[in-house]
Amino acid sequence: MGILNLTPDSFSDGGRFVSIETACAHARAMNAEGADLIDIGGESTRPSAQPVSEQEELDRVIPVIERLRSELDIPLSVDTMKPAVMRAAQAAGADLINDVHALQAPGALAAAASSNAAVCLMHMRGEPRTMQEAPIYADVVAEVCAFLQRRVQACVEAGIAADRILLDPGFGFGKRLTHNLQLLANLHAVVDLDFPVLVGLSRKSMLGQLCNAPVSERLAAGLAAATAAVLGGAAIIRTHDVRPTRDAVRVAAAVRLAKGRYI
Ligand code: 7PJ
Repeated sequence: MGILNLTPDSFSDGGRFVSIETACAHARAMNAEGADLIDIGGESTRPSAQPVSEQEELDRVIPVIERLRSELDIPLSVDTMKPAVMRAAQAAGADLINDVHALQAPGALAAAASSNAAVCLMHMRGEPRTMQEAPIYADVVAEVCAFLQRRVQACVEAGIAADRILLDPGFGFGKRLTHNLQLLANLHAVVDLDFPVLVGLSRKSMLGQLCNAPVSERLAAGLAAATAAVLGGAAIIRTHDVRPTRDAVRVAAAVRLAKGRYI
């Protein structure tokens, strides 16, 4: 899954993909590099980011989804927490709703249930602006799994078929380094919930902490993390760096296949 950031304040792309033309060219390039789907986001979820208005987010993502729908023959994902954006994105041709808030906003479940789009439910402790304020868990793996199971239940009750659901432990969202590492080391616990697992580790601060590297120098760390995630059973890797990640994923997936569901 290639990341297409349409936010001027995005921490790792520095807001370079702002015009529709540039954004679509970047999506086409990621597809050519091996991305099987593109995740389009108009609201930054980095810690400290200010919320974006609904209209602003619609203006950022909808024209790009419409344009990419006619240019690319791969699934398009919309990274949003807002029901109105979910509905408009589905109407414009989005195939997946990727919600870091796991459809907890009022009206989000109904918006997601109103089309046949798939949904990715991600775990986050708190909300983006406050999530890194000393998160505490007794057992992060068990708590993340329990949360995801509750959200699956809410989806199914809202009429979203189980075969449309993906799960994501939410690396870096209200988690310290130790929590992120426990989740990555025990990803099989999430995989065993029996939904495809999506993982986003690309350029995240946990990699910077481990390697003492700024955002621009986290590629090798991201490849190691993606490899660990695939060995642990992840089905989809969300990344800024498509070409090298595709190769790492291919190798890791081949090794995993030789063993079974995960290693
Ligand atoms: C994630 C995401 C992630 C899913 C972001 C960033 C921050 N969606 N959106 N999983 N992260 N599903 O890319 O660093 O980890 S935005």
